[in-house]
Amino acid sequence: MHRPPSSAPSRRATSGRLRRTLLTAAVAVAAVAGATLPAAAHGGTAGRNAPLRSLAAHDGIYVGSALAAGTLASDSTYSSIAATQFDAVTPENEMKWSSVEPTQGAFDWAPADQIVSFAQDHHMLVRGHNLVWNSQLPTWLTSGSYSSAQLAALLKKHITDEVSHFKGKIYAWDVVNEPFNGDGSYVQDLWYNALGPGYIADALRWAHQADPKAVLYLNDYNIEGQNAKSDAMYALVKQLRAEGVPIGGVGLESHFIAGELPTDIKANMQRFTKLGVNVAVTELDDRVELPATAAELTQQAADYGSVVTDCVQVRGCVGVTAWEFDDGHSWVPGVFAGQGAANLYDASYQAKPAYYAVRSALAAGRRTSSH
Ligand code: 9MR
Repeated sequence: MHRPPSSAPSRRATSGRLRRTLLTAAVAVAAVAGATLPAAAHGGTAGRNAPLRSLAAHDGIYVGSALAAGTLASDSTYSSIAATQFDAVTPENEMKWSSVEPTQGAFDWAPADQIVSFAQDHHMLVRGHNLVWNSQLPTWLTSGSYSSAQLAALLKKHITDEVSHFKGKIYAWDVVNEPFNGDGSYVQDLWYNALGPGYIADALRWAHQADPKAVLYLNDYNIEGQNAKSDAMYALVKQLRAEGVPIGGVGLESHFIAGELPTDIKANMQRFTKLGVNVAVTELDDRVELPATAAELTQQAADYGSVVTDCVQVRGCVGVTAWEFDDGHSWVPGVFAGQGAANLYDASYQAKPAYYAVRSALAAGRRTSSH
């Protein structure tokens, strides 16, 4: 199995290191709760009802969820499931530029800080999301008229401000989000149009300067299987690695439609890890037509299970993050009319077949044969 070369920044996220981190966290959680140490932390067989995070730690990966600060504060069932089941968190919106700097020079870190402190309290990793994107930018930025040099300076300042604010608290950053179109060309956004494709390497270097220990990702959707878009990401990562740019991982968002997963996710993960970077499933959900039928939920369970199995079986796939864990807090119904029910729990916080499929896939670890 390939491991990143020791000179790569991604070595900080090798599965051995991650496994040690997570086992330490599992021990700490058990100690705080006064509970029996989960069997997984001993390296033994985890119980059938073990939470996802214990099973994932046993496999040397994390299992995370996107979470929202407001819901964490207002809904104790939500926060309790989040803390019990998951050992990683991605702030769903709270670290985006429009959230942290709604007015130029006036920062609002409070919601993001709240999620980070929730993560620390519950021994969870934090994936920072995101530093450079073409969406959820503050109006002062999008409505201003800036020269290319000014935009470069603003971007450098934003990355430096944000990464420095959270320095030492973020396991991995989605540094650049969704840079590619489906045909593999670059999205012609504010950044690309002003700065050219070099903005990606610059952003990674600036983030690395501000927090050398954070693992730095490029994150995109529809790059889970091999296609024109993932080929473009692959070529970019290869080039960045050759140039010594501090790229540590590739995020496969994984916003799926039930029954329509690419069949070559594992092979695609492996070609990226062979470049010396980690991969992670960063935004997993799997939508169905509403109202969801039993057959759809069974298909969805199979999909979730197979993605988790792929990650468990690929050394260098460091973890799987669900994009919110329950149907009541998913972005899907608001964007895809008539679709939803894409998550592990229903809107009443009842675990769905997908939850049990993820649990089984984690419990099986590498034993499950590949599809
Ligand atoms: O889930 C997020 C939703 O609450 C926001 O309104 C939306 C704004 O674009 O962003 C959603 O999260 C996106 C993530 O940041 C990047 N990948 C796609 C996600 C779903 O749109």
